[in-house]
Amino acid sequence: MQHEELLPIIANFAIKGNVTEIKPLGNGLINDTLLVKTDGPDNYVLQRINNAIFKDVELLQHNIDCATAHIRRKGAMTLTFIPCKATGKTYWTDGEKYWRVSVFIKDAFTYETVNPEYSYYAGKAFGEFEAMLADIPDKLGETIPDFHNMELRARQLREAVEADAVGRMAEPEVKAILADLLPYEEEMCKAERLYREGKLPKRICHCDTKVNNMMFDAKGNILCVIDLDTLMPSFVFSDFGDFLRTAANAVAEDDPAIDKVDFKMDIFEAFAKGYIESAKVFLTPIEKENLPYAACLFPYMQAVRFFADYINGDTYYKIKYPEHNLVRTRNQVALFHSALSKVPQMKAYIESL
Ligand code: GN1
Ligand code: MG
Repeated sequence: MQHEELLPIIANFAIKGNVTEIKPLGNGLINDTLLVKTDGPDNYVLQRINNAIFKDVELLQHNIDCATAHIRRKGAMTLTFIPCKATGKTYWTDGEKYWRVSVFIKDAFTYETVNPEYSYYAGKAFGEFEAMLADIPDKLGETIPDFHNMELRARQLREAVEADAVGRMAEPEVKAILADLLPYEEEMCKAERLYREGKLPKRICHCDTKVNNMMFDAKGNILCVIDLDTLMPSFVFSDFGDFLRTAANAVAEDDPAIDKVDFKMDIFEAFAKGYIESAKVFLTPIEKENLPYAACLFPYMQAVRFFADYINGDTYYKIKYPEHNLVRTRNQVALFHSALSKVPQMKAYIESL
C-alpha cells in the first residue's frame, strides 16, 4: 500500500506528531508490518493483522492488552499499543481489514542468530516472561485454537495428504518426507497425552519465541519480548522449543544447505541454563525433564506445518519462491533429526543443573 493510503488508517489512532515516512519493517510470515516515522517524540509500528489467521481480533487484542498491562504493573518493559480515537480499543477496522499501532522501541536491536551469551539472556527473559504472567488475573483465550497441539498438526498433515489439492503428492521427495516424519508422530504427541492425564499444566506462554522476537539494547541486555499475537495458554515446551528451533539451528530455517543444519548444543545449554534459572519458580519436574523433548518437538511440528502448507499449495505462510515451503520443510526435518540425536546429551546437561 502507498503512503497516502496508509495515512487515513494511521489517523484513527491517537498518535503524537505528524507522519514523515512509512517503510516496511521486519520479516514476519503472517502480518504486514510497517515503521511509521513522525516529527513527534515517538515513531510507531503499524501492523495489518492477518485476520484470516487470527480470526478473533477482539480476543487477540484482549490477550495482548491484559498481558502488557500486567507486565507493566510489575515494572518491566513491554509493548505499548495506541488506542483507536473512536473506540478506545487497541485496533481499528474498516469492517474488512484490521490494523493496530504500537510505539516503536528506540535503540533496540533484534537478531536472526545469537551467541551463547545472548542465548543465556534470552532463556532468562523467556522464563521471566512466563513467570510474570503466571499470576495474571484475567482470563486469556487461545488466539489460534490448539495452535501448538501436535495431534492437530499431525491431523492437518494427513488431511493435506488426502486432499492433495495441487497434486504435489506425486513428487517422490514429498512421499519420502512423509515416510520420514510419520514414524515419530506418536512420540511427538506426548504433551497432549500428559495433558489429558492431568500431568502437564497449561500456562500463559508466548508461543512464538523465535530468536528475532526479542529486543536487545546495545549492550546485549534484553529490553523486552515482542510479537505477542500468539500469547495464550499452552505448554512451556512452546517457548523453550521454538526459541531453540530458530536459535540453535546453525543456519536459518529456510536455508537450502541442509548439510549445514545442526542443533547447536552450546546454544541449547546456555538457553536451558537461563530459562531454568528464572522458570524454576513454577516449573514442575515433568516440565523440566521434558525440555529435551520440547527441543525435538518444535522442529518436528514446524516441519509438519511447512510440509502441510506445501502440500496444500502454500495457503498459510508467505513464500518468496514456489519451493520455499519445501525448502523450509527439508531444513526443519534435518534439524529435528539433529536434535533427536542429541537428546541424551541434553538430558545429561539438564540433570546437571
Ligand atoms: C509464523 O509470522 P511469524 O514469523 O512471527 C508462525 C509461527 C512459526 C513461524 C515460522 C501465527 O511466525 O508459528 O513458527 O512463522 N506464526 C503463526 O517461521 O502461525
Ligand atoms: Mg513473529
